[in-house]
Amino acid sequence: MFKKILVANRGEIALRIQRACRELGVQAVMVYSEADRDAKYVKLAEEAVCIGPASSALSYLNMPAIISAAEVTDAEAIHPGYGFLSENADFAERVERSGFQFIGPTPESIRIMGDKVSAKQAMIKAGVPCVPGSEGELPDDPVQIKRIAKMIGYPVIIKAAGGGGGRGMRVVHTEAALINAVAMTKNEAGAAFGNPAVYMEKYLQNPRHVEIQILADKFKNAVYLGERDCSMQRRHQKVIEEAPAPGIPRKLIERVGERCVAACKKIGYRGAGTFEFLYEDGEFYFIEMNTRVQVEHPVTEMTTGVDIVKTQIMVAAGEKLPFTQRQIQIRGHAIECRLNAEDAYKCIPSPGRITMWHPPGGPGVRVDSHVYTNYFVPPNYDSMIGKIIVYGDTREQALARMRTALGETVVEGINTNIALHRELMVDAKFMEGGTNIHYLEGWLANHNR
Ligand code: MV4
Repeated sequence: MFKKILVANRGEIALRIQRACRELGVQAVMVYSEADRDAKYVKLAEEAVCIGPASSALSYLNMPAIISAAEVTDAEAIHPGYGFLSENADFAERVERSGFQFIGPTPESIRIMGDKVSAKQAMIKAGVPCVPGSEGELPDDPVQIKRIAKMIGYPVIIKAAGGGGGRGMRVVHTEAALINAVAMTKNEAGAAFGNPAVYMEKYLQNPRHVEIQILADKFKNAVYLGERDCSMQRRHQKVIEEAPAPGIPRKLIERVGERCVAACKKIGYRGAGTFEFLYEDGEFYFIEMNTRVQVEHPVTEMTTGVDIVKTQIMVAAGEKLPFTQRQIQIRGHAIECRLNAEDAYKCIPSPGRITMWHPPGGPGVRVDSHVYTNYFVPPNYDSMIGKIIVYGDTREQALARMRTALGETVVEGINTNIALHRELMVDAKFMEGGTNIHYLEGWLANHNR
């Protein structure tokens, strides 16, 4: 095991990784920007290094500053968390070339999955079900583009190879609009990602977003840890996640999970990863793979008992996965509500000082948050101030526990979305389970009308 790890992130995930290090008996070096000087995990740290000013570009995205911090503190490995440099193949490469272990997959794996065309081709080859579409990048010839769209059937969606997470896509309903839409998407993709390549898929109108968590070691052992339903989102920002996904047959999850595991073995994937699918009319369609730990990992930890962050560190250190697929059992139900410093219904960011912080507690309640009374939420980063995660034997019990937890939670001094969560936990459609990716935006539009 490593003696010392550098945590190249901020906020609740920095604290989460620090906790995993403590449990493993590994020293954690924390890095922070000038805006995060007073962060809880910095105060708790044995070692912390300031890597630059508040601006992300000059601190958490500053590769030389982070690698230098690892050098001066004698760290052996770097955990990138989520966001920032976590899915940057060049960063992973520079970390390894500087003699450190990157806690994540190889730069090659990150690169394959970062290009959505090569990711999809790898999945098709590995037998993972994908959305029907152009096999590969779209050609330039308008006649061929129209032929592909006709074969797929309208509506279609044009997506940038360099996009992902909802960036660089356009839905097309008619042949008349097709060629212009492709040109516009290519233009935007070239400017935004430095890669004008686009591909085409059948546009699924009312899917759910269901993802499968995997863990793999350096010896081609891989397991899936079940699925998460992340359909409750607004503008590609998830708001509520849960595991398991309501109403999806276990046998189907097992079939898809096994295909994901086979794909991991085939490409030599290591570390934690998530296969994102759209789920519609009883079928799974792969869209993207995330090569990092995700914000919503706790719901999987609660339903499997597996510590995902600890396991990431163990497999990066060259240890074998400490469990086989047969030892993974899904039990009960977990729900996560993301707490954001923002107006509850208009979602306008609300940074500032938290004058009172009372997190909830009790059986089956977990709070992952770096904030405290008198903490100042900086305006420079994502507005998430923490997550409330509940566990129950059934979805109904988890919902009841979440209502109680939200009822106990007090945050004063800034606006938060707690009121939104309280309403959603008693919403008839959400309580039923299985709402699609458009449900929350429709709900908010109706609320703000
Ligand atoms: C789609 C789709 C419908 N059909 N692909 C958006 C984020 C990116 N990961 C892929 N996205 C979508 N791809 C096809 N073929 C609808 C979306 C989509 C979406 C997906 C997951 C979660 C929220 C979403 C919100 C809008 C659109």
